[in-house]
Amino acid sequence: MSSLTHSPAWLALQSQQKIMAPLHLRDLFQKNPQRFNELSLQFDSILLDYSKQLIDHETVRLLINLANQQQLSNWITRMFSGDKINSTEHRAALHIALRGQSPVEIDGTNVMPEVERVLKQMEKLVSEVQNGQRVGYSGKTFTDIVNIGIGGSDLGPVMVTEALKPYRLPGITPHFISNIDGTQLADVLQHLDPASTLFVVASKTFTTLETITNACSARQWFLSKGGSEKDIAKHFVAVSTNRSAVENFGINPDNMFEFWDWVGGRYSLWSAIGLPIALAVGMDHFYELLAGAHEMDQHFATAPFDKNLPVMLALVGIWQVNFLGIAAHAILPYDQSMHRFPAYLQQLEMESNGKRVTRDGEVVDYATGAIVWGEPGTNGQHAFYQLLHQGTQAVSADFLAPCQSHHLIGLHHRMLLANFFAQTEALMTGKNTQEVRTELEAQGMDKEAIAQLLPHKIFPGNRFTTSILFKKLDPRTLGALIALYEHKVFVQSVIWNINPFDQWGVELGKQLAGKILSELEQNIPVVLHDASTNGLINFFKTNQ
Ligand code: G6Q
Repeated sequence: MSSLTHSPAWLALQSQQKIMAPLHLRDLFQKNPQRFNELSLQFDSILLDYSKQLIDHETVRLLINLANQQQLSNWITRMFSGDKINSTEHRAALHIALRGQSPVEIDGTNVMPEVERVLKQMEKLVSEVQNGQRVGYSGKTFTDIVNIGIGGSDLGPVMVTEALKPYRLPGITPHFISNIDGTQLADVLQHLDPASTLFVVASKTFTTLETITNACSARQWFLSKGGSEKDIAKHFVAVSTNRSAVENFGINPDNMFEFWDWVGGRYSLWSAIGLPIALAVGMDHFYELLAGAHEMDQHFATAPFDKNLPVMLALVGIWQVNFLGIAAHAILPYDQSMHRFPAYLQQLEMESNGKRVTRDGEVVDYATGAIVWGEPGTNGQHAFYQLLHQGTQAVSADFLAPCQSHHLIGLHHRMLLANFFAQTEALMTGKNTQEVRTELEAQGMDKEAIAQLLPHKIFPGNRFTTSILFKKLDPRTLGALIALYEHKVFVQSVIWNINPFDQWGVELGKQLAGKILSELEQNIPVVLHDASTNGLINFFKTNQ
């Protein structure tokens, strides 16, 4: 047994689980009308309601004991002061500096002047593109931005530019190419005019196979459609930490937007990786996004744990994963513009906390990161909610929604929110035998038919959800929401004693395919792998 699972705080929570597990949320709400007031929190215009979790004051107290036992305050201080808490890569994790935490030093150097320098460089490009000072090779203004990047160099910018569509500048359309599958490249490029297209090649390392291959193909397309070698400088900019690789690729260093090794890929949308966001919504809105995140950073660093949104969101997750045994977690935004938010959080949570050893390299004997997925409501209701209501696998869920919509069309927004409230209520209360019987009798059904249908119409309820409501999805609120989840993930990593800032599993993927690619290019059967892999490769070779 690890020291965590036989620690006093952990054992106390295991005992608490025995008390809570037989209870039903419906009864807890009946017994305590103050449950919502007592188990919900507000920060600015964001409301976090965790009263529909199988939790009570004692559970909260014990979870906070666990956070204290794991020295959460100390870890927060270490992160905010630029300590190299990403121990396997010997790096700080200072995304908070990108949104204005000042001054922050790494090895005695304040990073803020560099952060500000790159922000100014971004401001310059964004305003030059906007006011037509920077134009394409034939004098046309830029109408299309194509970001070429993958993983952390793609998901954040895609998610944010989609979520902030109502704030987009007129005349500029962002596009994203991430997949090595040429289908995406072909789809995006087929509608574009090279003379008015600006490419942003975004790669922290500038060695990622997908990005470099896509960037080379985009350059070929540009040259074959009328652009010349000397025009490349006007149409290609790079975002990276790797200056020499950018130069080798043929992009002028003046067109390079730098960031630093202390910015993790999946925490990088706040850096120059956010350039497509700034180009799409303007620098003022990009600054608003940073400001919202900074406000959440301040709240996270200073609020007592029981009033702290990221801490409580994280601890509720720990309770689910480690004590209630719920491994699956759905992210369900009731806002179509947040349709990439689940995919973004999937990377943030699963890449950060999908770890099997502690910071010291010991194999853990407790569950770590949950399996995260999701879809916007109400679409998901007509797809997988069946399993949430009546399936045998336990799933927890975060429901998110804005109170105000950017699109006031008839009753749409009220209908959307009515579904949000109805689903969370139904998941909690369920429908018992008596209620189903009364309902079927009222429909005039005979006894035999009722007996047959009844078990199928029972909903056990006691399915646990957290609701996050906010006033409006504006840049500031979005920044705060993203930072809320970033810090949630960090808090959970502290409880689990794992490093959330490395990603050796991703690195493995980067090496593996390279080896097999050379085998695919040879015209002979492959025999060096296991029988299945040989069989699959050889089937591909004969059928390609
Ligand atoms: C993120 C991961 C990973 C990374 C991509 C792209 O935290 O490290 O998703 O962002 O593999 O890497 P590059 O930006 O180096 O191309």
